[in-house]
Amino acid sequence: MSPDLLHPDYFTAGVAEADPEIAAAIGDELARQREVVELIASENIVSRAVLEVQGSVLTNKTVEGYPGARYHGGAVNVDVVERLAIARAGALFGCRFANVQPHSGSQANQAVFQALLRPGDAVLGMALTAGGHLSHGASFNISGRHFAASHYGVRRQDGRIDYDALARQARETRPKLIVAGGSSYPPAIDFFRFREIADSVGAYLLVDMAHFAGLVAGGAHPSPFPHAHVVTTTTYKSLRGARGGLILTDDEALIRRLDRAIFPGVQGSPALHAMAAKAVCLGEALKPEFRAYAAQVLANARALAATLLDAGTDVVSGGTDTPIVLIDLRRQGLKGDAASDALERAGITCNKNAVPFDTEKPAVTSGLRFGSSAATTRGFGAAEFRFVGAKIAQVLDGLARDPEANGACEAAVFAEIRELTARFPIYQGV
Ligand code: DSN
Repeated sequence: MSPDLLHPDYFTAGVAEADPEIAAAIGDELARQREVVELIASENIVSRAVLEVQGSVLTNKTVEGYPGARYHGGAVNVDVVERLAIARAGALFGCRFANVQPHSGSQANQAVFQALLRPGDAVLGMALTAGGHLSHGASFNISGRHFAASHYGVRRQDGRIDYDALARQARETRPKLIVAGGSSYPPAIDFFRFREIADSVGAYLLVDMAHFAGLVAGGAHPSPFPHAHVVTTTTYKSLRGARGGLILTDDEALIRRLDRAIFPGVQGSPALHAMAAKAVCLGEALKPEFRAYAAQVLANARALAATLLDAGTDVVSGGTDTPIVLIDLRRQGLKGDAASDALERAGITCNKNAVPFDTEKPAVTSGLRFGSSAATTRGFGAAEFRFVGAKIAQVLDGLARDPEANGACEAAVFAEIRELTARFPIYQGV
């Protein structure tokens, strides 16, 4: 082999040797993940097996199409992977069909829109400010640019969906597709009622369960089946796995349309290393321990919500039935961006988030969103979540009193957080 084509250690050198700058950033990120309390609701801490599979030689493989019907050769092993992922997704969620190729939840949703609708068709999804997601018809997203999207909100008094108002809105807007689910709606969704409303106007019902899929898998949350025509999810939040998405359905005619919508509709080759890692995480979620994990994620989110409520925080919808806890900072006179930055300085990572009827810009917001999935994975129970809730309240109270003088409080809390996380190590020996 010509020395000009490859550097001599191409097949043998690890990243520390081959690219010290990137290796240093990864090392710093591991250190950060070890020492902070991760409360970003769309994150989790994957198993060593999932990490290993995502760094496997499957990253080299390109295929298009589906198992047994590929456009590229050499697919025998990835056909095994994809068939296993499909079978595990069906077994886990109790549905007949799955597409495991979506690169993300947004692309899964995009494919559902492409499969079930024609450009310009009416859709009805939850408003972003009420807890919906960009890919449910937001005006600046492809789902809102190519389709006639209307949005439902939540009641001002309790932050919950008003199903009677939703039914009226569906009668007025005559959607072809109604989307339930979102990215910051803590209460359980009444899937039965959504399907009744969809049926009353002849619409398909899509449930995007990205944030609570792990709870559904572990029996800690009602399943959207048999009510939804189609269910989408990501695999990296409460499901605790690889980055990517899934599309699920019980309808054979629909899965044929959904498969064509993913490929060749919105994607080319799937990311096979991620697909295999999805299969691994689905296999993990089929194990009995995952039921205990899911129950603990919910118990921990509720412990966090109760602690914040006791501390006088405005918890949107009064609690949670999912891993998500959303707080409204307006009563304290705080903004989401400043509050999120203060908590990060105190070793608690979360995200600023719009709350219902928010008038702040998306880059500012009046709220914070917390999720219990990642810290539960590292072993936190309700006691640790109560402790973290008290620390959040302490930092936010200090920030509201005097932002300039809050540095000492943030530093003191970070010291306590370091002590806490040191008791719950992750990735020992990595
Ligand atoms: N949908 C985004 C979120 O909820 O944070 C990313 O998954």
